[in-house]
Amino acid sequence: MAINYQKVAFTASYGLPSQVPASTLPEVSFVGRSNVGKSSIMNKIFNRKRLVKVSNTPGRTQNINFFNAGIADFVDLPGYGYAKVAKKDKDRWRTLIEGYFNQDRRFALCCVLIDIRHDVSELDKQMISFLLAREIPFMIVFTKADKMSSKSAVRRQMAKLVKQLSASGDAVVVATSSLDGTGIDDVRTLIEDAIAQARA
Ligand SMILES: Nc1nc2c(ncn2[C@@H]2O[C@H](COP(=O)(O)OP(=O)(O)O)[C@@H](O)[C@H]2O)c(=O)[nH]1
Ligand SMILES: [Mg+2]
Repeated sequence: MAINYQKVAFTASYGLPSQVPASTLPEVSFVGRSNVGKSSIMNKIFNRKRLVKVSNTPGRTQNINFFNAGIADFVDLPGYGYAKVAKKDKDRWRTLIEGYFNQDRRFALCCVLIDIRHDVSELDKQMISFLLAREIPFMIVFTKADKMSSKSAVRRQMAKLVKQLSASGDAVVVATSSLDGTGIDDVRTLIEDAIAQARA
């Protein structure tokens, strides 16, 4: 069964992991540094302009936001790694992310977003190690490919970042742009495959 992206709707926002109800459907989640393009790619996948709020102020305190797509839920998780946030906000981020992933939930796929222009950060590596340790299926989504000068530059940069990600083993990687749509169909296909597997 395909996802009806046109019918995706916001369901709820949670400020504490304990508020998140038990999962009933397979969940597709999005993590990455704040400003990496999580909200933008979710809107692009859903083919909606402003369902998920896009922010120009990185590091803003965030919640766990749920969107229902009929056969699956999409989960926008708080962004990490913004240098200017206070320690209590970083602690809050950790509590939310770890609280969510430590629950007994139907994790279909976690999309780990990394800006293709930047080196892989220590926090990206920690996030991936955490997902590996918890055995949560994930893929690497490089964002903002439109900012690269050419397709060959995208390929070269991807190869470099994949090397930096050596610890993540054989994870699937995709280069995307929420501006021009590069890679979005591939991401949709991978998400749909993961949901189908979680339902099997
Ligand atoms: N050029 C370009 N800009 C993007 C892309 N994705 C997001 N942005 C911009 O990056 C900023 C942060 O995006 P947002 O989706 O709010 O990131 P989030 O904090 O991870 O949810 C916004 O100014 C977006 O317009 C992309 O694929 N290409
Ligand atoms: Mg966002």
